[in-house]
Amino acid sequence: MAEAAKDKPTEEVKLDNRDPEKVKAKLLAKYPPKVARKRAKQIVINKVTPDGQVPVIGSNVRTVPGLIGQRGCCYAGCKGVVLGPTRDIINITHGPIGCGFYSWLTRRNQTNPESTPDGHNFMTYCFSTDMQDEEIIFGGEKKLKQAIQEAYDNFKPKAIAVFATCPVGLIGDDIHSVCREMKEKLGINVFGFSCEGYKGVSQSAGHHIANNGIFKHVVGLDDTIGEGKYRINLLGEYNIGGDAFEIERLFERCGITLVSTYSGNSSIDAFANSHTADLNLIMCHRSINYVAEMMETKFGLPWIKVNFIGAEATAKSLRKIAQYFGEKALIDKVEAVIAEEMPAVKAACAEVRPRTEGKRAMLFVGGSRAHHYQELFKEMGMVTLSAGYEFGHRDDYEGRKVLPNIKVDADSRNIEEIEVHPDPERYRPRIDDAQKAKLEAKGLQFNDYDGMMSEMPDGSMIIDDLSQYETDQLIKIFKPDLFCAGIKEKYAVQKHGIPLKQLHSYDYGGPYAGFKGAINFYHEIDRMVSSRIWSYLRAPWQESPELSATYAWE
Ligand code: CFM
Repeated sequence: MAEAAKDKPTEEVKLDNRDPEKVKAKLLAKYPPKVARKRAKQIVINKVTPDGQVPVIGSNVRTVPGLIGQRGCCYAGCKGVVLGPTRDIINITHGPIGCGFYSWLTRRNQTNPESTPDGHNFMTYCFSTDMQDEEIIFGGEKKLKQAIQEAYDNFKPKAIAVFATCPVGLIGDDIHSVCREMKEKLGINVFGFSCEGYKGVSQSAGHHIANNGIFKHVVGLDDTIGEGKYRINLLGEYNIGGDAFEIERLFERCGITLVSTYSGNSSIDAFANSHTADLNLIMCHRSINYVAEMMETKFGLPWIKVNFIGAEATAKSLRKIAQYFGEKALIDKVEAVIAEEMPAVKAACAEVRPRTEGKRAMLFVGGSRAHHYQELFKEMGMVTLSAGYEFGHRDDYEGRKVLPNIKVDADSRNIEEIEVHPDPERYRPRIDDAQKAKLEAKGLQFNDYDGMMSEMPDGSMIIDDLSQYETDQLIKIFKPDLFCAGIKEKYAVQKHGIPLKQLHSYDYGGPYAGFKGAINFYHEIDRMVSSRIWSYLRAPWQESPELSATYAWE
């Protein structure tokens, strides 16, 4: 690595006057050679060519055992992320109680039960089959049937979903046949997800499995075309800290009808009807692009990428929707709403900017926020030194143009790719090729996402599946003004004297989406980067050096 660094022209190094290749070499220096070779592919110095090409980054590969990473499991991505926020499905975890207990309300996806007539909300409950040794040895299907029956008797839900955890896959319980049997018996929708924790390399596998399951078992069950002229779905928005509520407020103001959200503040009936909308908007590309692709193939509604994180990004996304429908009334309304909302945003931004300008942030989150939140930091005049996803794929980094070149490895092959064909009766292309070409010529991109890297400056460090060791090193080297990650990283980072903003749970704050969310975020970040509280703290061994020690091998 160090060799390559010497050949790099120095003008590329724009960030913080440090040579990123040297930083990279430092991050890798202590790893055994095999680990260093693997990690070297996942630590990339950004360089965007004039035609938008970026370097290849290693991603969606197994974490090296022994490295402390940030990732979750397949079950987390399926049950927790995609299905978890739907309030009126009873989600039963088939497995030992720990899996259910630790996934119980730990994500801040909010919901409004009053927006569906029956008011069902099962999100506050934790349903588990509580498998014991006996079921592991003799099989757990009987207990699963009992659990489904019990959940039905107590709550009379419209639907029950079953999620397989690791032991279920290992002993071979057939959850799908149990679901089919109980569906017939109870007369409600019962469906299962083979989302055993060990499937795939991260929660990303669980997203894919969840997308497949919703598409197979729910989408298309209700063909009623509801009211509204501009009917859309919002995909990949999970209402963390009330984000979806703020976006819903803006749609309502603009006269845009939201048919369904996958899956913040959602209900199963809305999924069943979502194929009747005329446009899919994708917020989080990583977790939900599969459903959008399948809906287009089967039903003919196209998708566009949007981002409601950042005031400018929000305005741009609303304009894209108006542009798609192309009617003057909507275009004017959207402009009027933006004009009304922006002054408060601008005022808040101007107020904080003298203190936030030039401050340096690092973002290591999930599979989309490490990109989206850079918008808000840009608005505040802050610099993103380094960013990366926990489990993003190459397309989330480099853009969908690389999709044909992504090698499918054994871990990805393990996840079912369902074959979808145009529905003989219900396939209805929402716009024809000529209209599409016209809109594309005006700059509206369909079915595309450019990824994170093309929007980041040359020389910034893009790091996939960041480890705890690398986190410590980055902080020591750069001493950023703010580190953005999650609860697992929070306290370790604060012990370095650096504030950490949780971009998963928002540290109990939010919303941060839309215009009101941007204002919230500006104030929150201003408070964090202007306070020096963490740098005043001393660890016990810093105050009393006799407590410190060195390892012999250092
Ligand atoms: Fe999508 Fe998410 Fe994210 Fe994600 Fe997540 Fe999340 Fe996330 Mo935590 S769906 S990829 S699996 S935007 S729970 S709401 S914050 S890691 S960046």
